[in-house]
Amino acid sequence: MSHHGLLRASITVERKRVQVGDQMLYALTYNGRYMPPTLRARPGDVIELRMTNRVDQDTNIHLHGLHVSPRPPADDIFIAIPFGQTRHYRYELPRSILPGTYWYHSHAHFYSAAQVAGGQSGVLIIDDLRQYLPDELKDITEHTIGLKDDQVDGDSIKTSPLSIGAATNRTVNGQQNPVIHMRPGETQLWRLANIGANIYYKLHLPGATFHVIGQDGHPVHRVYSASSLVIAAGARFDVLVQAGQPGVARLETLPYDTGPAGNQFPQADLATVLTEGKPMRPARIPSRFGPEMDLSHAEVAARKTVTYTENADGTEFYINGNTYDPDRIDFTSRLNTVEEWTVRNNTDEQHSFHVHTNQFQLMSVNGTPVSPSRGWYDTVTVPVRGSIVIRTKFLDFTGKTVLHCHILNHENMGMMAVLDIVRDGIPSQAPSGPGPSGRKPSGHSPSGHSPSGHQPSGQSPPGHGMRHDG
Ligand SMILES: [Cu+2]
Repeated sequence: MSHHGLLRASITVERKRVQVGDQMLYALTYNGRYMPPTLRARPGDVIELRMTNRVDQDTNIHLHGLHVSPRPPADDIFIAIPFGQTRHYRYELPRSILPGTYWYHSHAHFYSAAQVAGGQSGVLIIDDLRQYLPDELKDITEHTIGLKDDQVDGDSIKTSPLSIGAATNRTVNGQQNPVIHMRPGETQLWRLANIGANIYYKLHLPGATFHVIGQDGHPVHRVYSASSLVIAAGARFDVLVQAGQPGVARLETLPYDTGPAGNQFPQADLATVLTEGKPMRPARIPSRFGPEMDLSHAEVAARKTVTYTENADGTEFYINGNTYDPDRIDFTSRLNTVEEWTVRNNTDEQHSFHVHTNQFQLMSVNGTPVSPSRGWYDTVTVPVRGSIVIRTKFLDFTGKTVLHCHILNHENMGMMAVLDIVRDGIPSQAPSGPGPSGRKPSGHSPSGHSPSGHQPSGQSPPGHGMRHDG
């Protein structure tokens, strides 16, 4: 929780034997926990984060979805924190940042899938989403539902080689089938966050409806209802849930198929919803919610195409024919302009599209328009042999950042590209002026330096040479 506009947090990365669901397993923990504390801040705050790495593998941290600078000492994912070292991150959150559910996780080059699967992720909440709720709902009970999944390898969570299609144990906030209490008629705010490495969820609560008020940290303009919600790895939904009659229901994930070259995830029970006690008068679910934002009529400064492909045995994944190279700039965009990007999936499995630094408006999926009132995301699924069109405005921050598929195995096997956001055509490689976040950290890794040089020769990254679909 932030105080007087400052959130100070210290995160130590450590391999520890901890409770993971019903088991005691060695995990890659943040502060000794498989499910680390939820961080909470407010628009305009400063977050000072100190990360110490006690695991013998490079790591770093990314605040997923947050509109902050991609330059050091903020959200620079090109740096590596080697074993035994500490790095001081400092993020200045714009006042314009939107309230909602975000998350933080390792973005280490080659290792993010292994590290997130091992436990290196947690939830970050930007308050105050409740400002948009009607008075009778302002004090509703809230639950964070952090979805993680683990595979087991002896006495440890398996981190490599990771097979996306292997059976996983699903947990909620690191617990096996926890109980969520509701009163009959009660309305609660649930923050659904898929903070795992690779797999999809299709959430369903029999007898109830999810009233979506936020997506990926972006309050929707108009509330909509869904009986199930597909949540790609990395995606979040803030929903209102209204309890019915007394009884027991199971929050579950339904079977989900990502395509002929993809995976078939089975049904699994996630939590038990126990409705009991003194009934409450059901509140009216609001229809209008967050601010209206729409780039449909904006002047488009440039159009770009991002094409996803993969090789036949699923060991290499490409964006526009290339695997990731942190030292190559794939896309350049200008600050304060709006661009329209088409993301094509020329493969037989679903991928997702995620870009750092700025959220985007989903304009259409396979040519079908998406309403601007629910069009804002940071992580979206691109259908098999299909395409999506997005628009984004590059606000506030210049610098090198990335876009990628958020199925982290795919990202680690190449499906990531570098975007350079520039001012007046000056590439970010050039020394930066004293921008809002252009302050240099003292005594830490230089900016823009890729950790790829740390890749020991002869050692292939986790997952490399493995079929992704297992
Ligand atoms: Cu992918």
